[in-house]
Amino acid sequence: MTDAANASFKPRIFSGIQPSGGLTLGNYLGALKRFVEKQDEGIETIYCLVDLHAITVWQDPERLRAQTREAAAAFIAAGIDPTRSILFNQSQVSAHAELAWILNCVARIGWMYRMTQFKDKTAGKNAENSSLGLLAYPSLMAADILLYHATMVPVGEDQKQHLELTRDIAAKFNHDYKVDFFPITEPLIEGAATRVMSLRDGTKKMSKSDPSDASRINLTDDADAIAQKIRKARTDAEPLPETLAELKDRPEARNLVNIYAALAGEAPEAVLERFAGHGFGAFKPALAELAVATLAPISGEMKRLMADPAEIDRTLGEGAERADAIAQPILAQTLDIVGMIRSRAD
Ligand code: AQP
Repeated sequence: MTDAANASFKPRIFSGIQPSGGLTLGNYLGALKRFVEKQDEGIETIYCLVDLHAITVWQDPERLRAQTREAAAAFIAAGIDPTRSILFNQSQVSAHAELAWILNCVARIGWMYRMTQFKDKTAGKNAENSSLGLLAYPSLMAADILLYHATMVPVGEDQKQHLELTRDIAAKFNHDYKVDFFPITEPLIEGAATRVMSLRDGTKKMSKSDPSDASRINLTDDADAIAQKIRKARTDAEPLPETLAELKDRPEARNLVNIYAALAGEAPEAVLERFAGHGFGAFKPALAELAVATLAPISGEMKRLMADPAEIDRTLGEGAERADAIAQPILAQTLDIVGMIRSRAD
């Protein structure tokens, strides 16, 4: 099926975040902020806390529950309105796991071994000893998206390869069963902060599971912690240049400029126009002030929401029911296409 054939699918956005730790500025700028923009554009939006993905590496059960509630609070505090978007945690809609199994039988093992995230997460370790779930992660991700016939998926740059695989899986399913059933989903990778880098190493992605807390800004960090992390962020001794091209070999400096641009809603070029010739002694306090002004209201609201975990659980439950209502007919049609008998009376 060509992309043009996607015109027969209603525009629908799906995306998710793993509650595998506290959310970071990278998750916010690369994903969450854009999830809110898409919701506010009036497109149908479905957002999922992908707890089944989180357990592909070990998670302490009580921490996972707490992190899932914290992530839900972050979504709402950042501007996701659970009455306009569907917000839920993946494990409450069993169709994700069921469709994933069907797609496991469509996808090829070799496709999984080629995924750079699998290679990164097993680097320096015995890959044979990682969970089977970690290898099959992209197939579950394809199921998350295709279960809703989602046409667009806003993600950070690191998820590009998984999105390409989702397209390959959808195309193979359509081809193998001679149907035009699954859309060929478009990745939406946009803005100045599609890949926010670690504050300690400009060549590494900022990540919630990085052992160094100084490498990232957490959405729960207070103003002092944010300012201190930015002050201590690794940089070089040169002043900021006039053009982006001159930042090519200065990953740490480029990262801070991109973060500033994304927080301010400006192009990185505009940031350089203002700060060219200034050193980090002037740039870092300005960045810290902007980061605190953006994140402090979010962390304040998260704190308020997290004080009522029952209300968060209620919101996720309602979201799961609405998600399930879309997912079940699509799963049922998939099972029918594949040749499963569906004869139970209930
Ligand atoms: N550093 C980042 N810059 C821009 N976008 C990012 N995203 C993650 N890190 C950055 C985007 O956030 C969304 C959710 O990602 P995820 O939590 O499902 O998994 P991840 O990409 O593996 O993120 P982490 O923080 O690195 O998690 P861990 O450490 O648990 O593996 C995605 O859209 C992602 O692109």
